[in-house]
Amino acid sequence: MVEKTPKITQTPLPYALNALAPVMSELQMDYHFNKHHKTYVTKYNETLDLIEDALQKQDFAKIARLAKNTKFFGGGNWNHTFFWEGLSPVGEVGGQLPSADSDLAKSITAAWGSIDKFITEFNAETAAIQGSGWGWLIYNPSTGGLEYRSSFNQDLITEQQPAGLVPLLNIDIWEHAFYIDYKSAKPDFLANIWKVVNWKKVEQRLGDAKKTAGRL
Ligand code: MN3
Repeated sequence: MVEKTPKITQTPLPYALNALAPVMSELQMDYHFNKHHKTYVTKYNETLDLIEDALQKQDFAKIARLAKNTKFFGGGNWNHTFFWEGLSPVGEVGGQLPSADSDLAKSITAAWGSIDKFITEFNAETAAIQGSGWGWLIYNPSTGGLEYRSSFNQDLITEQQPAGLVPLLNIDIWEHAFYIDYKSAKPDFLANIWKVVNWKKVEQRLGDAKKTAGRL
C-alpha cells in the first residue's frame, strides 16, 4: 500500500507580525504571511487532492497540468519560509553585518569587492526583474563562490544551472511584498530590507553549504 502524499503546514513566523516594522509594517506582514503565503499552502494541499482524483480517473492531461501547480504552490511555500527565516528584527540580529574576518564577508568581498557593492548590485538586479520574482544570493558549489541570481514567479533556485546551487538569502519582489508600505517605490523597499536581513542565518547557510560540498 502506497502512503498518501503528506499535506504541508505553514511554518510559523520566527518573530511577531509587528517585529519588522517599520521596514515592513504589521499590516504588510499580516497580508503577506496570513493571506499570500498561506494561500500557497492551502492551494498546494488542494492540488494534492485534485491529483489524487485525476490519478484515479487516469486523466493524464490533468495530471500534467496539476504537476505544474504543485511546483508553483509548493515553491511559493518554500520560497516564503526561506525568506522569513532570512530576516530578523532590528533589536535582535536584523541588519548586523557579518564581521570582516568571517567566511561570509570574505566570500562577498571576493565576488563584489565589498558588502556595500554587493547590496547595490543585488538591489539594482532585483529592481529590474520584470513582473513577479525573487532576488537571490547563492553559493555555487562548482566554483566555491557566491553569485547573484534572479527567478520568476515561484520558480525554485534549484531549477537553475549548474545543478546544485544552494540558496543563502532571498528577497521577495512580488508587488504583494511591499505595496502596502511602499506603494510603487520598489527601490525604497529594497533599500530598507537590509535593515532586517539576518546575516547570522546567511552565514550558517553558507557554512552548511560548504560542509555539504566538502569545501570545509
Ligand atoms: Mn510573497
